[in-house]
Formats: sequence, structure tokens, C-alpha cells
Amino acid sequence: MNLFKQLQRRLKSVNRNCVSMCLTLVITLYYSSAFSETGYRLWMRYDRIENNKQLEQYRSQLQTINFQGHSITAQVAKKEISSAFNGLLGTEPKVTLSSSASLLIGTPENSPQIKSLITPKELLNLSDGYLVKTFHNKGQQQIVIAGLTEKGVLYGVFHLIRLMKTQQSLSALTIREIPSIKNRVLNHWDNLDGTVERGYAGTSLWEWHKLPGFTQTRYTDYARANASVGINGTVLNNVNANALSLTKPYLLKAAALANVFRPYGIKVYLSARFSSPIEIGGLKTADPLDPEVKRWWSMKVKEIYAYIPDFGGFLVKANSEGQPGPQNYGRSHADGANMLADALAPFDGIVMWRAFVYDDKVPDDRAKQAYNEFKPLDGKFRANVLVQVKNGAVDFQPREPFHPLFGAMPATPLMMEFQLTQEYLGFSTHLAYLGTLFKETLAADTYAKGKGSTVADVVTGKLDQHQLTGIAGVANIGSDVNWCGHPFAQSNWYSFGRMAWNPGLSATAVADEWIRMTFTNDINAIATIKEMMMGSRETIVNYMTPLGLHHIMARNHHYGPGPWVKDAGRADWTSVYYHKADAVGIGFDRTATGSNAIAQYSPDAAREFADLANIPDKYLLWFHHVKWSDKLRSGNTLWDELVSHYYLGVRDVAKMQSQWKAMAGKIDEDRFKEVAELLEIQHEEAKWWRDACVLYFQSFSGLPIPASYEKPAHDLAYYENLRFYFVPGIKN
Ligand code: GCV
Repeated sequence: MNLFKQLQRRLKSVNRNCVSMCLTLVITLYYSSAFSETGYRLWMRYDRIENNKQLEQYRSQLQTINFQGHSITAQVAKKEISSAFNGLLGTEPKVTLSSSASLLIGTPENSPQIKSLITPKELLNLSDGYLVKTFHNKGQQQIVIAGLTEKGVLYGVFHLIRLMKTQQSLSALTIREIPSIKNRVLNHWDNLDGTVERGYAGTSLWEWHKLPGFTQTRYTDYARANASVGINGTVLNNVNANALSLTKPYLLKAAALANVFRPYGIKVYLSARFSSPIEIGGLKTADPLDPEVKRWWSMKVKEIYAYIPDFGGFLVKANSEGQPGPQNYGRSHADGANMLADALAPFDGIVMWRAFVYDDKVPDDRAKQAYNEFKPLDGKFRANVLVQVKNGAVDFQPREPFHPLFGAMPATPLMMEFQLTQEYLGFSTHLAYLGTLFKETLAADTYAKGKGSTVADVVTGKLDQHQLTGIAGVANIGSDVNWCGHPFAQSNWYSFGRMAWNPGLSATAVADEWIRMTFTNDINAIATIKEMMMGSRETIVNYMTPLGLHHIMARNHHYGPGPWVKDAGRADWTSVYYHKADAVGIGFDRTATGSNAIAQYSPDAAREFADLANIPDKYLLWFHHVKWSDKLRSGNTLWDELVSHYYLGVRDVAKMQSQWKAMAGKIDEDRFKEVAELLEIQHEEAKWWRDACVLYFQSFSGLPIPASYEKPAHDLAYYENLRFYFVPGIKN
């Protein structure tokens, strides 16, 4: 609790005479101007509920609490509820052992009251889920939070807090929540030197140098935030892994973090460098079929579990972008994954083997390569292997159609990989709510088993009855005081967790929750901020990569536009490879006349993508090379439509700016100012993207920018010659 709150509380408890009230007012005014709203508290802000009627109602409904359970998880749940109630209500319910307490919390095992109130049927298959129910008995109301596990109880506690923070009624609750996906994991691309690959929010959270001796309180706050949205795993280090992570000193550091996260139900995982047996084990090979190599990994895994008894397992990037892997020894991805899986199996550990593979030596469309490689391996992986697939087939672009592997490997559990860090969506200066992107992918129909076989059904295991399920988000978290760089980027951490728990949630419902918990419960402000968020990703698509364009950013650091990039050492790292603009038209022909990537989708999905009359405009240039003069559904030619999207994108940023201006006075000044300034940067950068792309593509189409549009500020050469140094997210 900060000094301000302590003083406020002390003054209140002394006496309520006029003097103390005046003093409270003075101190409030002083400290509210002295302490800034940094955003550190994320959506976990426990400030007094401002709606007095609601406040009084909660106070009367939550007078006494009977919370059973003594585990480390129960302890942190108790602590959380105590600080939430203190902050939100300004008072804590009285702790009691009475069965008539207004709030009963526990498991049927540790709470006889819960055992008598909740039927076994209600608890059936609850796993780490929970119930939150209101009972009415002889005119008395009682709220019960019950879980089968203490982790479930902790999640239930966070649910109740969420209800209060979003000011929902507690009078008739019948909530039964079960996580749809078992492993809900953040992937940190954090390097041991403190840098974060594609990180735009400062440096790594992990102070490797001070670990294991010193664990900062921030690690606990990180765990609290994750648990509050149901995230239950974290991969600490970059997939471009350093083998040192698996040496004893670093394992002890990882163990110290695991100790902090454990009470919050969060397991630690590590990215494993495939060549570790050579680099730190002194072996001559890392061949997965070599008995010495197998033995080395078994011993290494045993050692890890000695330090971290609940270690989650390994994440592996192999034979991709220069990383070592089983193919170096003529072995398959399944050989590599299975060797690690065998080492982890005795400890219930899992392998998350990434399908993000492509090679410029392979003479096929990059978008096809993961499927080509992995589809034939379907069913060949051990039971404790998840194949981790990016949401789209290229690389986290502002928009991609769903990855064709979803629905194509029924005998293998596939894990979704989303990118929360905004590598291709404006870093941490552009406002992008990605709940809409997550939802678009999860709701996409693979048609794998007929209409309605959504990507979410693949990932939750529902489609092919897999028990082992997973979802990963490449973290956007760093040492920045507000964790994510942009105040709105926090919503992507939040929505990833919420949708990982329940992919059925709508993007708008999640945005609504997040706004209420992070900014305000003011209905008008919520409506405006929600409108900004819901349109924000489409706005970015419009000024960066409309109509299915992709991978046209600047080379290497990926900051800003670079549709002209052509000499990158390898074709699949250029932009011209993807947009294929020429005098006739633009777009990548992935139909049967081109790379035929379309054939990797099931026939119904493929038919829709192949048919120019049916394909949604948003995927047009992903799959088709279209003539500049062709008419689209809008009646516009492709050229006019393309230009209008670029201009619309910039206009919509200006609209967000004016919407945000209207929030003055509705939210705190600090975050208001921060977002306003970032939107100004975004507006400038949106114009930069628009002008650079429109001028570049015009050099092929030879067609005019309609006179009604503002002229680009510079000529094409100006944009092509811009150079940037020390851009965050890469090692310069
Ligand atoms: C961790 C893209 C990024 C790389 C990243 C890679 C991956 O290529 O630019 O920085 O590497 O994806 O997902 O492995």
C-alpha cells in the first residue's frame, strides 16, 4: 500500500471529526497531484468504488467471510481478496468460521460448508475451474466461491473481484467456469543479456544478474496479473535460445522465479536450444537418435526437475531462421520433439515444438512450407508434444488468413501462437487492440470436419478430442513502468488471457471489461474507448497492409514501411516477394495458377479463397494477383480501392485522436496525456505508411491519386532513403 493510502486509512480510523476530514482532503489533493498514474497497476487497480449506491450494496452483501484453505495458493488468494476489498470497499469483511458467512470460499475437501452446499454434479469435470454462486436462505444472501483445486479457488476469487470492479450485481450469480484450453502460456522472447527480441516495452523483466538471490516484488505483481486472467505458464527465455539457460546457474535463477510464480498456479518453461548437448554438454553431436544425446537430455531434464519440481517443459524453435535442429542430422521434426518428450515424460513435462519453419533454399512459397513439413508428420509425435503454430502462415502480419495447419493435423494436438508484442502493428506507439485479431482467427472456419469446424475447436481439442491443449502469446511485457509500453497494449495481455481461458468470449465483451477495470466505469467513456479499441486493428491494417497485402515493412528492424525492400540476402525476407506489384497489378497468386497454397486448406475453405467473387476483400491480395483496373465489389477499381483504404486508415487515426480528446477529465491526466501523445505519433506514422506505400505502388500502376485526397508530403525517394538506427526489438 502506498504512503497516501496508509495516511488516508489511518486518518479515517482515528476519528471522523471535521479536522481529520479536512486533513484527508488536503492530503488527497496533495498526493493526487504528487503521485502519477503510471499504468503500473494494470487492470488490477483496487481504488474505492465511486458509485456510492453500488459501494453500499457490496458492503452490505460482503460483511463476513469464511475462507478455508492453507496452501500457498490459498494464502495468496486470501491476500488478494483482502487488498481488493480494502481498496474497493474501504473495509474488509470480518473473518469467521460460521457457515452463514456472507462469502464462503474453498474446496469441498477443505470446507464442510461448501461440501454441503455444492452438489458433486456441479463440480464434475471442473478441473481448475470454479463456481461462483449466490444462495438465498431465509432472507439471507450468501455468495460461494468453490473450486475443486485451490488454483480454481484463486481464479474464482479473481472472478469475484472482476465482477466488483466492473460493478456487476452479486445478487443472483450462477457462474460455472472451466478453462477451455489447458496450457495458457506467455512466451517471453527475452535474452540473457536483458534485451527482448521484438520487445518495445523496455528491457527484460528478469534481472538475471540479481537472480536467484534477489526476486523483486514486480515478479509477484506479474504473477498476480497473469493469474487474474487465467494464464498458467510462462516461457522465460527467447525461442532463439542461448544454451546457457540450461546450465546450473541459470536453472537456479529460473527456479527462483518458479518459486515466486508457483502460488499463483504458474509453471515455468524454458526454450531449449537443440544444440545444447554440444554447446554445454561437450558432446560431438546433437543427433536426436544418438543414445549419448538422449542420455544427456534425460540427465538434464532430471537436473531441472530437481530444482523446479513442477517445471512445465520445453519450447523449441528448430531448423528455422538459422536455429539448429534435427534436420541438421537428417532427422525429422518428430524425431527431435519425441526425443525431448521422452526425457520429459517421466515428470509430466511437455514439449511445445514450433511449426514456424521456412527456408530460402526451399523453392516453394514460404507460406506453404510449415504445412509441407508438418502435415506428413501428423500422428507421429509423442503424447506429450504440442505442435505450436502461428495464427497465420507467414509471420504475425497485421492480417493473415488462418494457418492451413489448423484442421490439417487431426492426430496431433496443435497449439495456437499469437503475438502480443506489436512487431508488425506499430510497436508500442500505435494503439492496437488485438482482441479482434485473436477472435477473427479463433472463429475462422477450417471446414476440416464440415461447416463450423473453427480454429478454436482445433485449439481447444474439441474437434479431434485431444486432452492436451495449449495456446501461447508472445509477450509484450518489459521493464517499462507500465509494463507494455503503450497503456492500451496492456489490453492485449489481458485479452489474450481471457480468450485463452474462453475462446468463445467476444472481443467487445473483453474490451468492455478491460476498460472498466483499467480506466473507468463511466458509460459514455466506455462507449467511446471501446469504439476506439474495436476499430483500432482494422485502422492499422488499412494504413499498413490493406486488402490482403503483407510483409511490406522495413527490413530487419521492421519499423515503418518498406514495400521497396528487394535485396535482403534472401528473397523471402524481401517485400517484393510478397506483393509482386508490376505494371499489370499486385498480389501473390496462391491459386492453382500460382503457388497453389490454397490447396492446403480443406476444399470448402479453399473454394471460398479461390473464387474472386466470394473471397472477402480483406484476403484478396494474399491469394490473388489482381489487375489495377479490375473492379472490386465496391464498384471501385483495385487501385482506387487500395488508395482509399490507405487514406481511410489515416483518417481513422485522426478520428481516434478526437475521440480521445473527449476523454479529457474522464480519466486521469497522466494516462490521458500519454495516450494523446502516442496517438499523435501514430498519426504521423500512419501518414508515413500511407504516403510511402501509395507512391511506391503508383510507380507500378501509373494511376493518379484522386485529387480529393491530400498529396503525399514527400516524393518516393525521400521515403526510400529514410534510415533508422537503434530501433528497439533487435540487436543493432
Ligand atoms: C524470435 C519473426 C521475428 C523474429 C522471431 C521469429 C520467430 O521472424 O522477426 O524476431 O524470432 O519470427 O517467431 O521465431
